[in-house]
Amino acid sequence: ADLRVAVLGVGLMGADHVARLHRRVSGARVAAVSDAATDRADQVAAEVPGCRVVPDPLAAVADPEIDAVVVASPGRFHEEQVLACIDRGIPVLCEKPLTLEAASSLAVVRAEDAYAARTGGRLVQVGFMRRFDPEYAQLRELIASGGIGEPLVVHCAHRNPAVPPGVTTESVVNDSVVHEVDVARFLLGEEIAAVTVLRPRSTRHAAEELSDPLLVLLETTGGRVVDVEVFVSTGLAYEVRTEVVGEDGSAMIGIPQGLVRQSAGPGGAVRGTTVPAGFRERFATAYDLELQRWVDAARRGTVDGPGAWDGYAAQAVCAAGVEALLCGRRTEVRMEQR
Ligand code: ISE
Repeated sequence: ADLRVAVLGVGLMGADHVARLHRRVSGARVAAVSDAATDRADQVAAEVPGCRVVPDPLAAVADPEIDAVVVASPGRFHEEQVLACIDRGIPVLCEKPLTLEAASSLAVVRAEDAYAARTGGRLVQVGFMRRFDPEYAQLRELIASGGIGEPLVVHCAHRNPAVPPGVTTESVVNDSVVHEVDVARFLLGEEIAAVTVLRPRSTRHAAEELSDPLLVLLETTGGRVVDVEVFVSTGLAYEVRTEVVGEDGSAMIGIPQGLVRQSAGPGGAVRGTTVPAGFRERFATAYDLELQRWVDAARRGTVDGPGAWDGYAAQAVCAAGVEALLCGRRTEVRMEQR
């Protein structure tokens, strides 16, 4: 039978996941949605035959007619919602962040470990969708196969055209750089040991108080270095590029290809292609694959994507990142041994 999924939080990402589960993912159906904005929940549920609105998210988790949960609520609610899923022993896909602090993410790791010790199964997947992007997956395979030799340095650019009002420099570390933190761990297969954050001159397009762009340096336990230019008010488009430099070659992903057009431009013909407008466009395939793989694994009683430990490690690195941002110095990551 189809997996009956409750989606908690139907803002931008949650509503997207509802549509994706309804239209493109097989083996699951959206049986319930929950959102503090009830009119929004009603609107989203109306698009999906048989979908109920359950105002209390924890009641949705407890509902015996729900088999699995997608958590897309604001980050401050993740901890209790994910822990409730573990308590009930049902699979949960949690958008990042897993929780707001490293300590509470570690509590989730421990709770899931206890469940795994009893049952042998896993329950928690964290929404690091880039791992499912075909380009990132290929890059990882290339590195793992030795195709560019020992990886030494990774250069990343992560640019957003704009961010919603209220975004702070700290939240850019937590919400944007967190993706490069996970990508670095995914590609290199080791933990991040230290973080340094530089604040170059800010763009005039940045909201007041926002340091934008930032340059973030991640040092891994194996002595590799990852540099991240994160720039959230470019006013242009969505660009995510990652280049890995190895001992025997280098490889880059994130160069928009697709249709290349030549047409009249100022001062002569220009040749070019379109850059995606936002992360939902750039990572559309990644999100589809993420959800399909989550559903397939959940139906087998397991998780095969990034798990609670990955969520915890990312939080621990981001906590060091925020500290590094505030103190202006290299900051070591404090985290448990796996
Ligand atoms: C947002 O929260 C995301 O997760 C996007 O992937 C990222 O590009 C963006 O910078 C974040 O604000």
